[in-house]
Amino acid sequence: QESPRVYTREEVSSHCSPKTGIWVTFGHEVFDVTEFVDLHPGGPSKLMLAAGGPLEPFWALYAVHNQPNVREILAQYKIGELNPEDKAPPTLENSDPYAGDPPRHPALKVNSQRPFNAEPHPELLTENYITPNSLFFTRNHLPVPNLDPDTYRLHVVGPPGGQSLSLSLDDLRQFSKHEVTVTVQCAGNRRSEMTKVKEVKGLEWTTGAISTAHWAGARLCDVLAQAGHHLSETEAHVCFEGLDSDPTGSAYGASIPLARALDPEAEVLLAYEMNGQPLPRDHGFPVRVVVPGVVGARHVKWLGKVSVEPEESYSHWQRRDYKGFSPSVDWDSVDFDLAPAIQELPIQSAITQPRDGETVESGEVTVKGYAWSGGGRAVVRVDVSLDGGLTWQVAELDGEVQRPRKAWAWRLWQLQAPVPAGQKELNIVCKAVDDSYNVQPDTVAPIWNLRGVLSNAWHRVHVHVAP
Ligand code: HEM
Ligand code: MTE
Ligand code: MO
Repeated sequence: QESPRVYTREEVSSHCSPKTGIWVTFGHEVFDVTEFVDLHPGGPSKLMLAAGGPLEPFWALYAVHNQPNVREILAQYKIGELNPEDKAPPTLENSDPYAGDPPRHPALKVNSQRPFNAEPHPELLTENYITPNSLFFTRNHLPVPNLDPDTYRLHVVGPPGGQSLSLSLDDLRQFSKHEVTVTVQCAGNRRSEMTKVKEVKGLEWTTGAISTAHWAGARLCDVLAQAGHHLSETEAHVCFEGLDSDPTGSAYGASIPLARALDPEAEVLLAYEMNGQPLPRDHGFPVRVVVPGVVGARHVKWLGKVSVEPEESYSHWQRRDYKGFSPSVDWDSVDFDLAPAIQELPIQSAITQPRDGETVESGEVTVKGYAWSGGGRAVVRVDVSLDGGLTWQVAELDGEVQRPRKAWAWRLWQLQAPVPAGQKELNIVCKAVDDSYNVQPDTVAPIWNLRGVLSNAWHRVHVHVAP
C-alpha cells in the first residue's frame, strides 16, 4: 500500500471554493469534500464555513456529527494527511465553544450536551406548580453567552421619526414592573412519541419540554411605546435577536405579530426575573422575552435587539423550523414557505405518574399530570381512562384558576381511582379540553410531521398491577 499523500495546512486552506475544490481536515487527515457539499444534510452554506480548515470547531458546536455514520461519510473523501511538521491540529476539547456553559442540576435528563438540552424527570416536573429554576427545562441552540449585567444593553429600533433606545438593565427596571405566571412549552415536547410512528428530525424530548415560572419584567408594549411604536399594523412583526450566535455570527432570532406585542392584555414581557431571582444563565440572563400562550421558540433569551419589521424574522428558526406539515410531507417535498410559523400552541396534557412500564399496587392508583393550552385558553377538564379509552373519569384540577382568555399557565391534575379487581395491567390514558372545547387527537400517526412538532395526542401509559 502506498503511503498517504501529505499536505500542509497552507495547501489545504487554498482549497476553499468550488473552483479550487473544497478541502477540510479532521485530526491529521485531509478530505476533499467538493462532491459532498450539496449533499450535506445541514446545508451547503454551513459546511462551507469549514472550507479550507479544520472541522473540529464546527463539529464541537453541532454534536450531531458525533456519530459513527458521519465519520464513515467523511472517510470516503479522504485524500491524504497533514504534514506532521505542521503545528498540532485543534481537538474537540480545546476548541469547545461550550466550555463556558453554566453548571446544571443533576436531576435534569440531558437530551443533548452541546448545545445543552435537558428536561426534568416527569416525577419531579409536577411536584411543584411553579417549576424551580434549576429544574426548568432548557432548550439551547447555541453556547450560552456570558453577558456582563453592567455593560448589557438592549437595542430597540425606533420607527422612522421615532427614537431608537439603548437600554441598560437599570433603564429596563424603570418601566413599571409587571409579573405573570407563564408556562413555556417547546414545540418539540413529546417528540419521542412521534419517532415511534416514523423517524423525525429533532431532539428526543419526552413529556418534560414544558415548565412554569413566575416571570417579572417590563412590558414589551411599554418599551415599544417609548421608542415611538404606538400604532398596531396588522401586517407588521416584532423581531427579536439573541446574543447567542454561531461561528458565522448569526444570532438566534424569532418574531411575533406586532398586534400581540402592543396588546397590553397579551402581557408580553421583557423579563429580568424568574421566580423572584435574576434569570439563570441558561434561561436568558439578563433579559429574555416571555410571550404568554405562545410556543417556546419565540421567548428569545439573552435578548440583544428588538425591531419592528414589515416581515417576520428571517431567522432559520422562524422560517425553516417550528412549522407543522401534513404526514404526507417528507424532506424531499417540504416547502417551508407554505406553512405558517407556530405561535399559539394547541391543547396539551400528559401523565407524569405512574411511569410507563411501572408496577402499581392493587387497590387504588393515583394518576398525576399536567394540562395546558396556548393562546390563554383555560383547561376546563382532564379525562382519564384506566382501560385504554373505553371508560373515562374526570380528574381533579389543581393550581391557580386564571382569568378568562389569560390562562397562561398549566393546571396540574390528579385522579385517585380504585383498580378494578382482577386487573393485571392498566392502559392509562389522559386527554384535556380547553375553554374553546378544543380536544387532543387520540393517536399520533395522523398528526405525525417530519420535524416532530405539535405532538399532542392522548398520552398513554402502560402499567402492571402488583398481584
Ligand atoms: C447535519 C455531515 C460539516 C452543520 C449533518 C448530518 C451529516 C453531516 C451526516 C446529518 C446528521 C443527522 O441528522 O443524523 C457532515 C460532514 C461534514 C459536515 C461529513 C464535513 C465534510 C458541517 C459543518 C457544519 C455543519 C462545517 C457547521 C458549520 C450541520 C448542521 C446539521 C448537520 C447544522 C443539521 C443538524 C440538524 O438537522 O439539527 N452533517 N457535516 N456540518 N450539519 Fe454537518
Ligand atoms: N433564545 C435564544 N436566544 N436561543 C435559543 O436557543 N431557544 C428557544 C427559546 N429562546 C432559544 C431561545 C426555544 S426553541 C425554546 S423552547 C425556549 O427558548 C426554551 O426556553 P428555556 O430554555 O428557558 O426553557
Ligand atoms: Mo423550542
